[in-house]
Amino acid sequence: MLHSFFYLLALGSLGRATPLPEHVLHRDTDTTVSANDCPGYTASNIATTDSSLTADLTLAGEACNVYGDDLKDLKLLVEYQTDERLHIKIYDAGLQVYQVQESVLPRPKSKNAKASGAALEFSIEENPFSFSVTRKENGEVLFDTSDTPLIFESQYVRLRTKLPDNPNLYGLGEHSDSFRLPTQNYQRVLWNAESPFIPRNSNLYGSHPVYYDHRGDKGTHGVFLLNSNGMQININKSDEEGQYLEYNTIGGVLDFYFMAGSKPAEVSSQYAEVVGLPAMYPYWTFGFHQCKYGYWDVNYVAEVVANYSTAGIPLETMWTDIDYMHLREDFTTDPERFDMHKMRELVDTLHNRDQHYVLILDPGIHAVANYSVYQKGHEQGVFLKAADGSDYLGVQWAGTVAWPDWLNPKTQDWWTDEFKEAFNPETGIDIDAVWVDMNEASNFCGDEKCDPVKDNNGNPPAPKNPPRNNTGRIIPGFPADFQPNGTPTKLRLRGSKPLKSRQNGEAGGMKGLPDRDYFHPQYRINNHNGALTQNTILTNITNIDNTRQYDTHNLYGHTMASMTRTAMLARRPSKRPFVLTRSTFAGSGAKVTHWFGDNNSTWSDYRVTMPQMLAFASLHQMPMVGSDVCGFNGVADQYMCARWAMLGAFQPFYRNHADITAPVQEFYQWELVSEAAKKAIDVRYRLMDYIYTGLYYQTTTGVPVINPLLFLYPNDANTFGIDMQYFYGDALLISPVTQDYSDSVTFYLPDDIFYDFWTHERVDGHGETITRQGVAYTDIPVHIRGGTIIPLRSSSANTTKALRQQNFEILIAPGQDGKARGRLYLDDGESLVQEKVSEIEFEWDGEKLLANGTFDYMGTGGESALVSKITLLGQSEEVQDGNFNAEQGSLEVRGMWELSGGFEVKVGA
Ligand SMILES: *[C@@H]1O[C@H](CO)[C@@H](O)[C@H](O)[C@H]1NC(C)=O
Ligand SMILES: *[C@@H]1O[C@H](CO)[C@@H](O)[C@H](O)[C@H]1NC(C)=O
Ligand SMILES: *[C@@H]1O[C@H](CO)[C@@H](O)[C@H](O)[C@H]1NC(C)=O
Ligand SMILES: *[C@@H]1O[C@H](CO)[C@@H](O)[C@H](O)[C@H]1NC(C)=O
Ligand SMILES: *[C@@H]1O[C@H](CO)[C@@H](O)[C@H](O)[C@H]1NC(C)=O
Ligand SMILES: *[C@@H]1O[C@H](CO)[C@@H](O)[C@H](O)[C@H]1NC(C)=O
Ligand SMILES: *[C@@H]1O[C@H](CO)[C@@H](O)[C@H](O)[C@H]1NC(C)=O
Ligand SMILES: *[C@H]1O[C@H](CO)[C@@H](O)[C@H](O)[C@H]1NC(C)=O
Repeated sequence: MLHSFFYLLALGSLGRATPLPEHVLHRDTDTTVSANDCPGYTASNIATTDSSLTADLTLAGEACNVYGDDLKDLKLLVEYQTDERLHIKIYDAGLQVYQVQESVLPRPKSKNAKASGAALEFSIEENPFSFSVTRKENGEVLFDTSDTPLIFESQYVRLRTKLPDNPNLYGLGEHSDSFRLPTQNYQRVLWNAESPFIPRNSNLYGSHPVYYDHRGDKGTHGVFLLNSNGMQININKSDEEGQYLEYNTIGGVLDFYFMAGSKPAEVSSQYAEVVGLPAMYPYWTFGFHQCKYGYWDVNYVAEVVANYSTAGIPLETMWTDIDYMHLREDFTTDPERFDMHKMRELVDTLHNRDQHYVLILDPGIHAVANYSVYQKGHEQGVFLKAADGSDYLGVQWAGTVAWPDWLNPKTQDWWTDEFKEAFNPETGIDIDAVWVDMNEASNFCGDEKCDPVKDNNGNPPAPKNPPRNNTGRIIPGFPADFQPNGTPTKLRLRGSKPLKSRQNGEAGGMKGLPDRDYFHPQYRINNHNGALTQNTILTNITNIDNTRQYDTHNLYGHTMASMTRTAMLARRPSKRPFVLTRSTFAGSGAKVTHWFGDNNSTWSDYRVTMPQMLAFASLHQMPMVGSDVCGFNGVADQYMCARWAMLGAFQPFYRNHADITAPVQEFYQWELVSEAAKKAIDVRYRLMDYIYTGLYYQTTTGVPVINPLLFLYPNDANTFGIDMQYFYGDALLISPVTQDYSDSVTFYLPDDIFYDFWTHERVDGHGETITRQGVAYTDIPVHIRGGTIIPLRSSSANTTKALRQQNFEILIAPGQDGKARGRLYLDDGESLVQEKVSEIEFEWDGEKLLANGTFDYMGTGGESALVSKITLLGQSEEVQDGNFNAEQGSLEVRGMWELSGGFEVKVGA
């Protein structure tokens, strides 16, 4: 979270930098150098094998040195890694230029596919050097760099590809723009930054340099540039230059992975082979979460939990923001407001009620001698260092802080140890998951002139509200300590113990060229904060392995989150960790989850959650994502909050969260929102196994759990730009009301059979839009796609644990051919390694439902593995069957069928 004063500081007093004009730099008063005058390279010594090509690239003329020094000698490596994946890498012959550490993003191994059998074909032009990538099957040119010379300088690398006119491009997150990217005059800046109010057309918290290019029936492919340097990607079109996409990075190498698809979801799977399949998450994390910055004491937290319960709105997980900390220091609790004894009682109470608890951590470690977390870290040398070897300091919530070097293996030991101690179930706070914030990193010390000791902005700000030890109200369900006249017990401060350390094993090349301008490279990416170093860790700082923040800045959040996952795992080795992080990089999905940061309580940000979710889940392989429901900053009103409560229930991560400056917005604050939330949570919970199954298959195959319309209808051009509708799983089309204070929505139905999820009425899609009027604030249009089978729980529950005791029902939605398929994955919901699972395939052949697969998970502790009802949609009166439900046009057969082995059920006459 971010306090609004910082927003004013960042945009107000510090100002914005103006980007330099495109391609043109005035080097002195007399000459103008244009990037298009650069000489490019010549390829020589081309050597090929069945599955690879290498060449030398030599600067083809006088250096232009447009934004730095041209490198004279480069190498080209081309590998047909699999039949669908082509790796193309252009790097310096001297191996000095920074390359992302293997430890941060392990590269996929080449399977040495034969060029002759590959879906993609690489072609090279030697002089001037350029290359192209073609889809062999239909000759479609996917990438072609021949229009402009390659520029490879010490602080500027440029590569441009021609594209067909008006391409359908997606990805290049994190951004808050449309899902399908604009194709003209559009710039994507990748430079992780604190981004309050998630500004449009801006760099945000994470960097995912991958795009998907969808060409309808000519196929879809993906292009991943594995480069963590700051970059600006321009997508543009002009009469002279045609349509193009241009990479402009301020360092690093050109390390490309081309993924052939050819269907959109196949590109997703192939991308997962490069950056890693996403991690599986605990079942309970699909429950509803509540948080707010400004729950200023533990009684307040307890009262929110109790008020949810009183309102009859199921709350699965309570979160606490930095309020709980003593002086905003990680791993401490405020002894007055968040007394440790009461904190432990809070967690016990939540756990006894099958609810969960999550705390926040920040990377900035208060650099004061009497804070043992800092002291131990300092002794173990885990912090980033200033030039003189002292801890490099900045400013974050706690005031003057040191920054952990997440590339240092010793940092892991220190961090893990703090986790084990602070979150020890016997003596500390037994958290169920953890949340890491501010890790772009966000530094309240504005720039290189800031003095982190003097200019610490008065942090830590005193909590605005006095301890609210007790209002005199009963807090139902909480121990005596929390009640009026209860006797508080005081906390013990934690002791410290010595730690073991580990060897640092990494050494070698590719650490970055020396002698660069780390603060103001001549090519200016249009960072919304201004200069590169504005409000972050200075980019001249060296990491433990001698790489620089200049090159690794975009990895800071990812590496913190990864180490946090490892720490959670060390503390609870048998359970799946859940770590929520604000800052991400390509591959973060393999370890952690993400929310979309500090959005605003506006209709616009409500809408933007859809393209953001689609990008992360379907393109970037980070499926467990969602927004701060009802908005973080600003003022949520009941109408917007009701719509958002409904929409959020159909996104993987579902958390209501607000800033300290925002008024309260718990769902129970309004009757209308309570009603919407109850309905939303009810249906979300009934569908939990369906979506959990979808997540499971994404974690094993990379096929996305959330589907943009074009993923399921890739040949229907009407779907290519749709991002205000999407499929939750592969069966449920969500078409929310999107306009401010409106009760109507115009949505698209592809040419297919659909069924209204709420009424079961059959709705035929004709590849046209439909307008629905009178959509109440407690309603959201949802349609079942014909051809699918949905398992759902027969009723909802107050907790996910109780939910698992409900029986299943099977909903069959026949498609155009009268058939349908679906699946159900069952496991214990939390173990890292599952001993027994069920992977059940359902098939409807027009007459009978067949369940087949593996049936090893039978449930524990009262969990149900029974199907109590089968419903077949889209039936008409003629069937003359006693089970006909005239109102819904469906046949309902009641059972019990045990999910212990395959079975067959005939439905209908
Ligand atoms: C797009 O091209 C136009 C015309 O050449 C130019 O003025 C504009 O700056 C370009 N925008 C980007 C983002 O490259
Ligand atoms: C809980 O509900 C009571 C009764 O409606 C209300 O007075 C109180 O402010 C609520 N507390 C919180 C933290 O929402
Ligand atoms: C450290 O010292 C400061 C300033 O005296 C004090 O406010 C703070 O409580 C101390 N912290 C601990 C953990 O003792
Ligand atoms: C980084 O730059 C600052 C400001 O010029 C300088 O004071 C500092 O010594 C530099 N740090 C390192 C590690 O080079
Ligand atoms: C944030 O939203 C509030 C309404 O909730 C609005 O008044 C304010 O202008 C918005 N601020 C920004 C920066 O969008
Ligand atoms: C949740 O608990 C409340 C109060 O005990 C109860 O009235 C309600 O029916 C429960 N809801 C569900 C979905 O079981
Ligand atoms: C069930 O699945 C097994 C294994 O895939 C297959 O051999 C068998 O034919 C299937 N049974 C039916 C009835 O389809
Ligand atoms: C908290 O309770 C104590 C003891 O009951 C009382 O002295 C104190 O005034 C209370 N604080 C507030 C802010 O009400």
